[in-house]
Amino acid sequence: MPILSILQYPDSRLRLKAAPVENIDEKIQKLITNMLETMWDANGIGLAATQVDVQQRIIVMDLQGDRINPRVFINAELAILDKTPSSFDEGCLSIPEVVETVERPSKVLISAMDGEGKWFEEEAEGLLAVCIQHEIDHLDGKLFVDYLSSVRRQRIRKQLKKNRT
Ligand code: GNR
Ligand code: NI
Repeated sequence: MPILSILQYPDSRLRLKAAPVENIDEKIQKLITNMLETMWDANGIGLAATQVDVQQRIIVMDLQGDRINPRVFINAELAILDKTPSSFDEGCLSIPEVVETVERPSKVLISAMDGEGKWFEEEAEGLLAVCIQHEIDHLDGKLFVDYLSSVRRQRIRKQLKKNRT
C-alpha cells in the first residue's frame, strides 16, 4: 500500500478548503485505504485529506490505534451540543513535535457518511470530539496553531525551521 506524504506546516496547501465528496467511487475507496495506511505509518489517530494534498472532505480516524476499528467520516458536519470549553493537549502530523493546549467545545453532534456512503449521526465528547473538530478544521484550511497567540505561533515556526535544517 502506498504511503502518502503529509504536508508540513507552513505549507500553503494546508490552507485550502476541501469540497464535499460527490460520490464514493473506487478512486475514493482507494484514497481512504491509503489515508489509513499513511495515518498508521505516522502513528497518528486521525488524518484529513487536506494533509495529503487532496481537497475533498474525507477524514480517517483510529482513536485506539489498534487498526481494528478504523473510522471514516465523509462530508462530516458538526453541531455544537455543549459549548463549554474543554482543554486538550493537541498534536498534528503536519506540525511535528509540537504539542499545545487547545480549548474547544466539549460536546458535538457529528453528521457524516461512513465509508459505504451511509449517513449517520453520533454524539461526541472527549477524544472523539477533539479529534473530529481538529480534522474538520483541516478540511477548512485551519490548524490548531491558529488558536494560539501570534507570538507563540511565530516561535513554533522558528523552531520547526531550525529542526528541518
Ligand atoms: O495524531 C494525532 N493526535 C492528536 C492528538 C490530540 C489532538 C488531535 C490529534 S490529531 C493528530 C493527527 C492529525 O494531525 N490529524 O489531523
Ligand atoms: Ni492535524
